[in-house]
Amino acid sequence: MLIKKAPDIRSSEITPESLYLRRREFIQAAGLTAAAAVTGVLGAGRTSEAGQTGEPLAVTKKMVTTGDEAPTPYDDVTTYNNFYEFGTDKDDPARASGRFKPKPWSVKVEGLCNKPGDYNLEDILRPNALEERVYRLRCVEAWSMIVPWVGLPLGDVLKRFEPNGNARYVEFETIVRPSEMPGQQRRVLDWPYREGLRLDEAMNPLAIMAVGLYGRVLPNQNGAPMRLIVPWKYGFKGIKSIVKVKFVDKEPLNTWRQMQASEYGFYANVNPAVDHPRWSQATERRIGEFAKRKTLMFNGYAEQVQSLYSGMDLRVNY
Ligand SMILES: Nc1nc2c(c(=O)[nH]1)N[C@H]1C(S)=C(S)[C@@H](COP(=O)(O)O)O[C@H]1N2
Ligand SMILES: [Mo]
Repeated sequence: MLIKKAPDIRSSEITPESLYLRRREFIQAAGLTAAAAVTGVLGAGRTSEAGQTGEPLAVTKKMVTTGDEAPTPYDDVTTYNNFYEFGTDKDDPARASGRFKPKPWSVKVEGLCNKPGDYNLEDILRPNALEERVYRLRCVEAWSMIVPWVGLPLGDVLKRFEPNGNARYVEFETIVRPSEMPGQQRRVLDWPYREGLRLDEAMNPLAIMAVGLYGRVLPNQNGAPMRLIVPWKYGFKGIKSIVKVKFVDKEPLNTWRQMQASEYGFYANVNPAVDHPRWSQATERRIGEFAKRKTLMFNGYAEQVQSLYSGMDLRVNY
């Protein structure tokens, strides 16, 4: 794990051009060459700069948790998506999300906390420094990617709302906007898409609220303007385009469990030993590769998270 620090930068105070320059300074400060910056930070392989329309973001820390595994090219990360609000095929979100407006954005905070209310995105981001986290994403459908996300530790975001002593879980909801999200014009899922975490899981330092990828603002198809990344869990826990955060005392009913509880649980921890009822979870296909890889317990993050589940039967709590 590599963590580099650079001076704090408040993204709301700087123009996009200077953000980009600061980012270059950061890359140099981190001891990377320009070539490494292009292949390792801005993308490997057939990355197309042309496809990157998002505003650049300044990151002040970088954490790589994937060893020397190459990041999945930007074009794949942004064209092979699950986001049923824009359709159920993998290429639907990239094709059908152009009309979605992630700005301005406000988030409703409710439930067992001292600071409920409506917050706009800028206020949620303001006092915190954005970090780049290179994580594996492992979908329940047995494919995986390596993605350089940009975001904030989820715990730092949630602590600002001061959850009280009765809060044991946190629930999240995606926006409902059928006029901009064509997939929501049909009842494929029971909208809004909902997800939840136990509060101690949400506070684990690996969980992030992501606002960007590959150094730029999140594209619509990846969950603009703000989505969860919980790298030790199957991808469906990474709820996109969040508009509601609610602190509760009972386990929330997440959308996929509501749809098919025998196949999708609340915990959804990546676990090669517990098969999905219709397929094995022992291996995965890395997008862009042919041979299959072995799936790792907790997606390779066991050391950091297994203590959250000590004493639990993970075949029952899948
Ligand atoms: N609102 C919402 N969030 C969602 C989904 C969705 O359909 N709607 N799909 C989930 C699934 S199944 C996966 S694998 C990840 C995919 O994230 P990505 O497209 O950025 O790779 O998003 C998750 N978040
Ligand atoms: Mo998924």
